[in-house]
Amino acid sequence: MRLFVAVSLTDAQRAALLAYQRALKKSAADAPVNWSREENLHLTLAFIGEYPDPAPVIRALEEVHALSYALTLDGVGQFGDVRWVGVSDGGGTVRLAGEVRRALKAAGIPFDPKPVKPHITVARKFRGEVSAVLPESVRGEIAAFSLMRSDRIDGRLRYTKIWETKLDPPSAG
Ligand code: 2AM
Repeated sequence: MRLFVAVSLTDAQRAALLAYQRALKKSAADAPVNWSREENLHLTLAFIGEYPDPAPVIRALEEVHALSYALTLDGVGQFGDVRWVGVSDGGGTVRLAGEVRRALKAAGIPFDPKPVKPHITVARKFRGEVSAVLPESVRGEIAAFSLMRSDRIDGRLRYTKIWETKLDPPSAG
């Protein structure tokens, strides 16, 4: 099965991303665009890819201890025809991804070693103009991370959460 580790966004953040997609639809070219569905909106920490058994991955991820952090949607960008929304998070996502990747490496679980560039893909095959429209800067708390499974069913990507754990709350004072 195809696996990756990700953080989920808050409902308000997903709503802002959907509103941004609606604005983008107006500037998209006629060619078909693959818009990320609301339930698929996430931030990837590590992409494992094809792996036969989630159990050792879960055992490795149970060793990760990290603090929850605040994240604000901030800015947009494009990798080729992938359109994404960036974040401002004080480095929280890169820190958490570092902990996750350290645990996977220690357990001998392979993952894509490309450096983390925190982004939320909102559209693929997007060939419209890079417009001045921006998503609303919605702030939320990242308090958990998950092991996700990716399937392509009838040509549509479906992500399923197969395990989740909470991050530690920041200590008071
Ligand atoms: P993307 O949104 O920029 O495509 C599931 O495919 C998730 O893992 C997506 O968030 C995807 O990022 C990310 N990912 C990271 N490295 C990947 C890779 N080598 N192949 C496919 N997806 C990858």
